[in-house]
Amino acid sequence: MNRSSQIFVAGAETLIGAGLVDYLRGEGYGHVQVACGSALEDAREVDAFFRAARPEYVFFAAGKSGGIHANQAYPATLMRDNLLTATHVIDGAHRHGVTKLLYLASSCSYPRLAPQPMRVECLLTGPLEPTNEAYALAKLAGLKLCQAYRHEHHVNFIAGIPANAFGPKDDFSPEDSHVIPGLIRKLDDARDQRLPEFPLWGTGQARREFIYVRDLADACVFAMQHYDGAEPLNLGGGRDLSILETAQAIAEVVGYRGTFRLDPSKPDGMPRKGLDSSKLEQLGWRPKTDFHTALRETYEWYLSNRAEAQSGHVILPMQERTYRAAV
Ligand code: GFB
Repeated sequence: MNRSSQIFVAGAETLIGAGLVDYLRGEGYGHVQVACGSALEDAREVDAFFRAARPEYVFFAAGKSGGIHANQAYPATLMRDNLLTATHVIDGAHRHGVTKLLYLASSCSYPRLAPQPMRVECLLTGPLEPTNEAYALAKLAGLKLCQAYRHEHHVNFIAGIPANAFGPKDDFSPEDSHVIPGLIRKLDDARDQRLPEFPLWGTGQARREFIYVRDLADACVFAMQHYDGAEPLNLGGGRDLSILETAQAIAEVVGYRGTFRLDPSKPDGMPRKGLDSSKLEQLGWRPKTDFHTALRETYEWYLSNRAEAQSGHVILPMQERTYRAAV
């Protein structure tokens, strides 16, 4: 893949898709095309897109996602959307002769109690975390679909499993978002309201490995250029933090000075979700942005785009939400 390659980012309205588009444009890739949202749920529309756009390289970042509450509340929506978009884009990429495709799965695809840090050999060796089982199964199906197309059709489709991503253009809704954007919004409000105590979901003891979306985009491009294996590639490399440590780091960035009151009536989800990213490291990639800097940049984006950020999955301006020719 080089700066003049025809590149397709499927799901440019998602956090990771938007991060990929920004990263690719910033690095001078001149032919980045996008398709978003429900258009990818329709096989004929996806087929028409491939026919018109003729992409050589596809980054699959499509499919609805959400935090622990959204996964519990909308399992059918999440599973359906992720199954349909993956099926149509992977099949379209094969039928239209795409040179290479990178499918992005999720670290919740690992068994709930996978030994830490999680190695790809552990996939499908135990029960999934119940709070995100439907979404995780859809992500596993997409990953296996890539492997099946490789096997049957001899195509260079690879899969990556990112750590929990966060960054600008995330969904900052209070209930449905992932933990970092959710806490940025709620702790920012709590500071304004001078709340002495903040209710933190769960025991605070669950641990998550986070990756800044710009680093993740960089890792995806690196994988596209340097990895051709059938095994999925873990895309992480940071250390994991407890949810309480995460909340404290966010409180520092937003300037909230109250105390945390843990709420164990809310679920913790997987107890730990650290990735073994040694393969990626051996290939020569490591994350570049420290956690505090990444949180600060995310918070600055939130402050500058508050109205947009608070309305949910905004990500791209409206005119960019449809198929678009090369930029
Ligand atoms: O990012 P998150 O919602 O999802 O993080 P998962 C959930 C953890 O953060 C739980 C705690 O331990 C929660 O109890 N937490 C504390 C909060 N306060 C909050 C808050 O205000 N909002 C949220 N959302 N959590 C997701 C999966 O799992 O990971 C998805 O559900 C996806 O399928 C994603 O794979 C990467 O890390 O638990």
